[in-house]
Amino acid sequence: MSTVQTQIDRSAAAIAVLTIANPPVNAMSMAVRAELLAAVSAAAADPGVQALVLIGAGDKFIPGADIREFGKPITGPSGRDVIAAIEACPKPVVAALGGNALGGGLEIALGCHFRIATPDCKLGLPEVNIGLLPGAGGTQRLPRLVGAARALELVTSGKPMAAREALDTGVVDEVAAGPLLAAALAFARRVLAEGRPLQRVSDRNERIAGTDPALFTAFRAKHAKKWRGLLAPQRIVDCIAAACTRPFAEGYALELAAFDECKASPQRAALIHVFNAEREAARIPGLSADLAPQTIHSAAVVGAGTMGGGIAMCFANAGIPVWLLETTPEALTRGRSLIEKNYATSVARGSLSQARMEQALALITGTLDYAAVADADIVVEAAFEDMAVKQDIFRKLDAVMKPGAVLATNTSTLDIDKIAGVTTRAGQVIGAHFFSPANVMKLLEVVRAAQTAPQTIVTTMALAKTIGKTAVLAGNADGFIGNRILAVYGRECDFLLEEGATPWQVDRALQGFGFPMGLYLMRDMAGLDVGWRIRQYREQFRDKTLRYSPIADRLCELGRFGQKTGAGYYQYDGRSGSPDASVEALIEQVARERKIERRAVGDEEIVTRVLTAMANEGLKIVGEGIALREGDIDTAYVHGYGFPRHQGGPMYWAAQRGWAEIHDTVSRMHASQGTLWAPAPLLAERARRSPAVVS
Ligand code: 3H9
Repeated sequence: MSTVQTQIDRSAAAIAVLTIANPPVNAMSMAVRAELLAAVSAAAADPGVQALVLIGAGDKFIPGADIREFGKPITGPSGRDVIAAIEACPKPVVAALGGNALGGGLEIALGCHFRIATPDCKLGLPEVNIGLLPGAGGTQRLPRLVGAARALELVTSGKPMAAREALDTGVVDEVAAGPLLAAALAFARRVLAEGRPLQRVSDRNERIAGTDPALFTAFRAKHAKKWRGLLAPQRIVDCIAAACTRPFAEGYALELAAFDECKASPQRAALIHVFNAEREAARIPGLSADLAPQTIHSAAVVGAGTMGGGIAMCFANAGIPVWLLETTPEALTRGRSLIEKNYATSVARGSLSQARMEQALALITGTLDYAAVADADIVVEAAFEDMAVKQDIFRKLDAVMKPGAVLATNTSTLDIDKIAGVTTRAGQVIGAHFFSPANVMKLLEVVRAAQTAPQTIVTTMALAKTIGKTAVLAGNADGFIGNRILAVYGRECDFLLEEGATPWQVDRALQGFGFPMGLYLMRDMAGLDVGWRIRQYREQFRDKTLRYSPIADRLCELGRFGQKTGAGYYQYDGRSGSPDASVEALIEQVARERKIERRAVGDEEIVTRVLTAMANEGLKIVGEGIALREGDIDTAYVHGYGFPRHQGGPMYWAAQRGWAEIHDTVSRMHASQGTLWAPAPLLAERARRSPAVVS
C-alpha cells in the first residue's frame, strides 16, 4: 500500500497535496522516503502544479525516521535526498505540521520553503534520546532560525518546542487558525499570489553570524556532569558549532559523519532498546484487546505525607481534580504547605509558570471526610506502611466508594492480597507503587494482586500514561520487581565492603558505569533509619543461615542516619559528603569479626558483580512471573532506580555481556558463596541460547 498520496487541489491555484500515511505514527520509513521523493519530483516536474503542501494523515506530521528500521540494511533514498529535492524544488513547498513534527520529520519541514503548524503541534529534534543526532541537516538548519544558544538547548535536550515559540522564533511562518489543510492551502495560495520568493533555510545566516565560539565551550562545561560518558550530546555541540562557524556544506558533511558515528555506537542500540521496552511494557499479554480503560475524571489520595502529596501533584499536573484525605486538620495543612513549597520551587527554578502552579493547586482539595471522596474514579492510598493502618483505610473506602472505582495502594512492601481481602471488591484493588519524589520519578509499578480484575489493570496502566508515568506491571510478591532487585544490588555492594572495597570506591565505580549517584550516597540522602526500622521488624523472619552484612545497622546504632544527621557512610558538610576514616575502621572491624580477609577489589569487579547479581535476580523474577519480560525490568530500573539509560538496563547489560558469561559467573559465585547466588532456573537455558544482540 502506498504511503504517500498526491491530490491536486484546484481552488484558485493548482496545489499538489502530498499526504504521508504510515501507521501508527507516520514515521519516515524507507518506503515513505522513496515515495515522498518520487511524489515531490513528480509534482516539481508537473507543469500543471504551482505549489506543494506536505501533510501527514490525520494532520499528524512525521515524528522522525522509522526507529524499527535501525540496524536493518538501508535501501533507497536517504532523508537528505528527499530534503535536497524539496529545497531545490522551483515551486513553493509548504509543510503543514500537526501532532509531533520531530526528528527527521522536522528536518523535512526545515527543508521546505514555508511552514505552518497547528496550535498544539510539537516541534523538536529528540534524536539525542535514542543516542543519535539529527542526521538530515537539523543541526545545521535549526540554528539558522533560532540562533545557536536556543538550538544547543533544543537539540541536546531533545525537548520539543510549542507552536507558539516556533512562530516567535520564525521556525514556522504561521499558526493555523482553523483546519490545518485548509490553512496550508490558503497560505500556499497567498505565497503564489504575492509572488513571495522561496525561503531556503540553508541560505540564511543572519541568526548565526558572529556567534561567539565561547558559547560552545561554556555550554559543554555547564553540562559536563550530566553528559558524562555520553556521545551524542557532545557531537551535537560539534555540529552546531560547525553550523555557526563554517559554510553550510562543510557543517552538513560533518553532521553526517557524526550521525554515522552515533548510529554505530552501543549507546544508540541501548537507548533504542529502552525506547522499545518502555512501549512494550504497556502491553499486557492475555488481556482482551476490547477491554477499554475507564476514564479517570477525578481522583483521591489518602494520606498527605511526602508520598501522598507527590501523588496528588501528579493528578493535578495532568488536570485531574484530586481530593487529599487526611485524619486531622493539622496533617492536611502540613501536606498542603509541602505541596505548595514543591510547586514554588519549580516556579523559582523557572520550570513552571505561576499560572500553571495556581491551576494545579486549584485542583487539589483537602478533606477529612471519607464520604467526600466517594465519587472519585480512583483512590490511591498513601498512608503509613503498616498493614493494620492500610486495612482500616480500605475497609472505610470499601464502605463509601462508588461501584467500579479503582482502589489502589501505594505500598512498597506489604501483601496486597491481604489489603484487598478486607474489602468486598478485591477485583478493583491494585497496587500503584510510586517512587519518591512521586511528582518527579517516572516509574509506576502497577501491582496485580490475585483477584485484581483485568479492567482494573488496564485502567491503572492507562492512567499512568495520562499522568506522565511509565508503568510496569508486577506480580504481588515481596519487593515486587524493583525493590527485590535493589535488595540484591545493596547486598552485593555491602559484601564488597567487607571483602575490601570502600563506600566511596563502590560509588565511584557505579558512577563510572553511569549511575547518577552511587548506592551509599543515595542511601545517605534517603536516610538510613527507614531501612533500619524495616530490617529490625524483619529480623524475626530472616534466614540466619545466610550471609548478612551488619554495616548499615552498625552505622545506625551510632546515630549515623546519613545527610540529615551530618554523617552516614560519608561525613557531611551540608550536602557534600567526604570519605570518613572511622567508617573504614568500622568496615574493617566487621570483616575481622566475620573472618573475612580483605583484599584489593577493582572497580570493574564491583560493577560486574553487582550487575550480574541483579540480572540473575531479574531472571528469577521473570521465571516466577513477577515480571512479564526482561524489558520490563530494564524499564523499571531506568525510570525508578537511576540505572543509566544508555546502558539499557540490567537485563540488556547481561544480554550484551552474553548470558553464557553471566551463567559462568553466577555458577562460580554459587560454588563459593552459597545459596544467595543460586542460579535463576532460566539461566542455564538463557545461556544456551545465543546472546541477544540488539541493534
Ligand atoms: C530520526 O528521525 C533520525 C533522523 O534525524 C535521521 C535522518 C532522516 N518509528 O510513543 P507512543 C511507534 S530518529 C517507528 O506510544 P505517543 C511506537 O513504537 C527518530 N515507530 O505514542 C509505538 O508502537 P507500538 C526521532 C515509532 O503518542 C507507537 O508508535 N524521533 C516511532 O505517546 C506509538 O508510540 C523520535 O525519536 C518511530 N519514530 O507518542 C520520536 N515513534 O504501538 C520517537 C513511535 O507498537 N517517538 N513509534 O508500541 C516518540 O517520541 C513518540 O512515540 C511520539 C508519539 C511522540 C511520536
